[in-house]
Amino acid sequence: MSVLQKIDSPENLKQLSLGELSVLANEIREMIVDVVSRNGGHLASSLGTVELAIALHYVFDLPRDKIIWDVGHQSYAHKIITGRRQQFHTLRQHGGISGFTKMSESPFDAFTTGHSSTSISAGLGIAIANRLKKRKDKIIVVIGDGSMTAGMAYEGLNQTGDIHKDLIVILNDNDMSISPNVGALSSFLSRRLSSKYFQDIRKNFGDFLKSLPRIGSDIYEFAKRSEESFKTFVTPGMLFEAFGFEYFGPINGHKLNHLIDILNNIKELKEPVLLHVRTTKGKGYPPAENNPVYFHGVSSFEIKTGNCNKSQTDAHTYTQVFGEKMVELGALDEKLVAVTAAMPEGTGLAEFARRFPDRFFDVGIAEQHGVTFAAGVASEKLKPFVAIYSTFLQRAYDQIVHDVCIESLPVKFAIDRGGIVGEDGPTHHGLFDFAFMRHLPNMVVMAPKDENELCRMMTTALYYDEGPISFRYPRGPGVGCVIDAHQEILPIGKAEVLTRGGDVLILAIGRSVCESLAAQERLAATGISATVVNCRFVKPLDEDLICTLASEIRRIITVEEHMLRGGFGSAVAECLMDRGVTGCRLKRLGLQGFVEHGPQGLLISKYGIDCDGIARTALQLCGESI
Ligand SMILES: Cc1ncc(C[n+]2csc(CCOP(=O)(O)OP(=O)(O)O)c2C)c(N)n1
Repeated sequence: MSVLQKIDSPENLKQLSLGELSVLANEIREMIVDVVSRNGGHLASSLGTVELAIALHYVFDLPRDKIIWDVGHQSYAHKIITGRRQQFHTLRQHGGISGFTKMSESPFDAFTTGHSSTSISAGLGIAIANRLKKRKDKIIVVIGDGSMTAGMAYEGLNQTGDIHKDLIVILNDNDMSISPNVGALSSFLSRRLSSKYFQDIRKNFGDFLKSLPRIGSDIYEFAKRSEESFKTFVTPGMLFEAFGFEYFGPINGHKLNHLIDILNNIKELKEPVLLHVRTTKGKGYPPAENNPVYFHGVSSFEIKTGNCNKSQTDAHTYTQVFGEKMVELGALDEKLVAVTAAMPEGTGLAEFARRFPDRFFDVGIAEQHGVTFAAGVASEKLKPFVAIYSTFLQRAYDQIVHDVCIESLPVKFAIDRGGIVGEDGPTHHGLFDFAFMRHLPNMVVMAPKDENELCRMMTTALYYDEGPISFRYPRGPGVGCVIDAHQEILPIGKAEVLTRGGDVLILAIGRSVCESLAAQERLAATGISATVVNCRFVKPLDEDLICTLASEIRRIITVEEHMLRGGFGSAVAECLMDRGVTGCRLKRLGLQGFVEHGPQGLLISKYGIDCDGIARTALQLCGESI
């Protein structure tokens, strides 16, 4: 029996010797590599925290004590240790366990995570609640150096230091965000050289002082008293000590005995503590150690080589098409500037960054800052394209309202991963952007039906200088269409009628347009004729066209990969009401609640926004008398 097979809860782990804990670390790594090679997932981050998870569960008593894993993508070892070993093979599968920590999944998951840099705030909240309930449980937060680039982390540190709460923050420092970490903080944290340098000077200088005749030992004592202040100037601790934290480290996060010793000591302290742990992303699996960017979040791959399994389609992803078009537009217009928030690869901007380094800005995990930064750039008549996933753009809502829209600054929002994203689940689906963009004065909201139209929207955005404009596109491959060499600018607010038929009017937006066309074909086979409109614009809507067609056809379906409330269908309903179009039957297709994790196709079909669902709804509608 392997050591791992004995682990059904952290209690079992506490019975093991140090030697057995090391064996356990290897076995957990093997399990993680095996499952992620089949299901995909955040491999490199989770391989980097295996010893840390073991040491934390060895020293602390969960679920009474609580660990909050920031983002939660590095928590696989924690999941395996806390009773989910047997389900681990279902990681990220529909109905299986989540790829992030999730309170409803396990009492050992103290907080639901997915978006970065929430852990210190949540941890402090739990610590304060504990104090009010007169409980003495320990609260431990694990946050990566990438996640420390977000302002929210400092808002949490600031309050923690202020109210002096017993909270342990573990900084998991691997020099990496998804890509190499950026910003001044990152260089500050990696001042390990200075730290070693300091240790050497300290020893040599101390010996020198002591050797001085008569006054030597006095000066040595004085120097020792000054040491703390000197040390803070040359170690990364300075920052955290300024926030009122007791700083320890940096220590090697793969040495179990060191981790256990220091955690045992820290456990006794009753003040905010920051333990700086150095880890290696991808630890123990050479392909991931050598290419941590690729293996940060991967789809299935071959373990022996690390090569990814080929996808079933040759079509480029929307993200790839966006990246290629950005390079083309960047060469065309020197005013174009690209902004990403820690996702140069994820948003397809890596090649743009190589080609135009002066016009590329990775702001770190700082979506709010990124948007206001772009507003500043736009105020100087340059043309910033801000590429952020729909789900992460939620963070920058106020900046979009206050810093971009009020003055109608021409910031171009490239909203990637709009719609259902698949296995990352509810924290990552992009289902709210139409709603939070379309009600903003001055904002134009577009969504392309295919990758060629994405390029047209990008060209349109480049030359649109009246105000902010956005285009949202889905995760995954396009339809495989040809990309026109010359892109015509789209007339703002004009939709496109794709098919004509008198029985039902299908108004669709984004990826749902293709599903609607497929539904139209299926309906035609049953003798039902449909008008399918690619609406292109959620705002401004093509109100004239929609109202004219609605008055004629009267049975209307709207389709969107978005929440129903506040989305595209709501906009159509508002338009029909406002314009006094009556006597219609409107059925809106979209999402109603948070959507679980699972394959995109399966979820789109489950929630009735695929070809089948649209055709089914149309048949029902045509059977109703109005
Ligand atoms: C608000 C937000 N923006 C972007 C992301 C995407 N993201 C997930 S993990 C990650 C990097 C985190 O780096 P770090 O905290 O150092 O963890 P590591 O993976 O290096 O262990 C990013 C940018 C996110 N989860 N949340």
